[in-house]
Amino acid sequence: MKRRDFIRITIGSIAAMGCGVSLAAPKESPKPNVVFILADDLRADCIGAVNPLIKTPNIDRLAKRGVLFNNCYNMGANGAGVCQPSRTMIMSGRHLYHLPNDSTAHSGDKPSVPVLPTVFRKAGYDSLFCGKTENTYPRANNAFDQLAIRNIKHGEQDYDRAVRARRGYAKPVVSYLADPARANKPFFAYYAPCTPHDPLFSEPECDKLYKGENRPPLPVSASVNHTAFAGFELKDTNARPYDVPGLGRFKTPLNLSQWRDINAKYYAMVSSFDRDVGLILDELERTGAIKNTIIVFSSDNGHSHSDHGQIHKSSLYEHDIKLPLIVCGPGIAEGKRSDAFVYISDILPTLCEMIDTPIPETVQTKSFLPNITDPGKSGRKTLSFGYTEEIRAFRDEQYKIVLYSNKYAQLFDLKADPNESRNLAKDPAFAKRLASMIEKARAEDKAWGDCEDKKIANIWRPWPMKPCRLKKDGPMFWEIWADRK
Ligand SMILES: [Ca+2]
Repeated sequence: MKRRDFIRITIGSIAAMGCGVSLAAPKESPKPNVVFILADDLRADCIGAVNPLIKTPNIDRLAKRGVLFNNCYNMGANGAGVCQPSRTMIMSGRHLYHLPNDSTAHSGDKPSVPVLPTVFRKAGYDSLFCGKTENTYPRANNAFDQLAIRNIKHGEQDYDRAVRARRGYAKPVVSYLADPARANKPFFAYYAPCTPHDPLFSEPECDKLYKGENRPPLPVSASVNHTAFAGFELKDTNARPYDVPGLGRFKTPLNLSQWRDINAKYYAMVSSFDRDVGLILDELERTGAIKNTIIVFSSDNGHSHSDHGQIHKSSLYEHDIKLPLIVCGPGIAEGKRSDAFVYISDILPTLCEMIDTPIPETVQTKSFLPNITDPGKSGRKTLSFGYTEEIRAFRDEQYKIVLYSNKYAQLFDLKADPNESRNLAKDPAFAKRLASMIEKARAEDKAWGDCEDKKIANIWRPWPMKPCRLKKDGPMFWEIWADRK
């Protein structure tokens, strides 16, 4: 289905709604409303539609209404904080290596590139920002018509106050959806609370869901710390303690019992967040606006709870970079899944096509509307990722490599080993595969401008591009990569 066909179906769906349309979704509006729900640190496998051990009935409602993407990713991060670059990519559609130069500026000036709120305003929309402003693209936030700031203080220990704040998180969105004052315009509501980000102030009713036999198991790749799993120290994993009120403030290494307790609290936190998602869906249904509203659900990055011995999200393993993504709305098939490779920064050009407005020239990512209209259609063949100047990763439909600046290499078969628990890099049977993947990864990163940065070029230059011995009578190169500690 082409973009024009999608728009025709969407408009047809709106016209078919008849007199039941609420003030919040005016019948005469030619464009659909958009609600974009962006979680904070929600990993791809922690929604009920993917993992039956976690209880998220409202996010599951979204999955039943639309297309769930199995392979949506964040490109990575250019510094220790992942939220800021990820949210800048989401807002601008720029590549990780080409973020806007004002992405961390805190003045009230206009953003230097078109961003989600300015694109929607130009298309005739009214907009609401409701969420965290810490570690984001401040000038993009300030470009929304209405701004409801909902930050949670790190290190907060007042449980009652924090839980009350969490419960109130979605209220500005609910009020906005019920507001008839902007009835002559379609709306763009962006709900991006800092949850399930720590501190993990989950509600007691949600804690009960994960007690006893419902306590979630540890992941397949659980380890005491990362250096026990692989030969590289993830420096930023302990930059800030992971805050779990009632349990403590944690840094690795942790024993596996502690990891299970933390994991149960994270699950409870996701279920608490799911309740707020339910408040928004209920209001859209109450007003009838849901018939004319595209809903996008995702997260800025994933998270680790003992996976590869890590806490926080400072790696390029799947649990840190893979994200949930659901798109539903008028004209979109219900209950479908897509395996297409998507970057979260593709959302901006995709929404441009869905509301029939031009994609800004500064956008470097691409629309996945073809995969929404036809979930069986394939997309990109490869994806590449970066984390500071320390780590690079690259995947195709089966294999993934992760390369570290200390010349440690990992090769995973994601089809046979989706948890990345078996490193094939030192297996001579995979030597050609490893060399081929490195060559492709380097070419793709170079195309994105990565190797133009001399600091980052160092991660690439020393890698031999075919099996060889680095010293006469020495081991083959893959043995050195895989065994170095
Ligand atoms: Ca985050």
